[in-house]
Amino acid sequence: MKKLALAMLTAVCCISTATYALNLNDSFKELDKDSNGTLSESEASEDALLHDNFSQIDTNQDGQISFSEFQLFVQ
Ligand SMILES: [Ca+2]
Repeated sequence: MKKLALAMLTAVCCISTATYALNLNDSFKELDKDSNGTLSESEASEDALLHDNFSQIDTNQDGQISFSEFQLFVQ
């Protein structure tokens, strides 16, 4: 019985991680209005948190937030 509970817990854990990753991807896509795979400063300004932290999130300072930069910031 204990084994089953652990297996279920593991499954739930994996599902929520996948859902979280999916939501992150969805949020990014929603902000990426021109679907070029990066967020420009004006796209990021749709979100107050991204707007306020833009230069901090844009770690390579190219003026665009890539998905990996976004992911690093949100995690
Ligand atoms: Ca874009």
